[in-house]
Amino acid sequence: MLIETLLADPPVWLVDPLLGEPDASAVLATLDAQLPWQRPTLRLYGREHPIPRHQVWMGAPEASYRYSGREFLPEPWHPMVADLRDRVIAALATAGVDARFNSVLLNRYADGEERMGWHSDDEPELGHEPLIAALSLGAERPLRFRWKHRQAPAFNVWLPHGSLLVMGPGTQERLQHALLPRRLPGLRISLTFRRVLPSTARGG
Ligand SMILES: O=C(O)CCC(=O)C(=O)O
Ligand SMILES: [Mn+2]
Repeated sequence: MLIETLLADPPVWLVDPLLGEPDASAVLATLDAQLPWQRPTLRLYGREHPIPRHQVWMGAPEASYRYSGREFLPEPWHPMVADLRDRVIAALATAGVDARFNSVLLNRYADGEERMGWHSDDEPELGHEPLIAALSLGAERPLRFRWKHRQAPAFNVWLPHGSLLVMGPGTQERLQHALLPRRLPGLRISLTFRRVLPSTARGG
């Protein structure tokens, strides 16, 4: 396991590999086959659009969140995903980082045309300066970063099969990221581990 520092401030690291072969490929195939993948629609300018990927939101019941006056409960932990969560937490502990992930957003991109647009993971239920760790499985694709105030040029981080991208405190405040479409074949699944503050800690 090698930890490469991609940015010092805010801290962005790539742990490669976190999962070696044949582990990573077995996990990819199992998650692809066993998870209840969904393609929710988003309302944009009065029209419904299916998101350009599939996803599953998974975690502890305390990690629920409210959106448009409704409460959304995560899927319960799949045993393999719970094991991956523990491996990610253990890897971060060896680097002196205390991570307490209680939820994960799993994204499934069937090929390079499927994508995720520009955003920061800065929802209020993630609290101040969240730590987010993203495990990548399958086709290697670049995650593109850009600075919100354009202090420096945008850059790509290629995410190898079995690698873990760690976005430390301040990353979501200062940068956005996107998985842009590319003419690349191949299934990719990412798991972005997060800590959702229990609603009692959010005053909700
Ligand atoms: O698929 C990826 O690597 C990015 C996913 C992401 O940004 C997210 O889940 O918030
Ligand atoms: Mn994100």
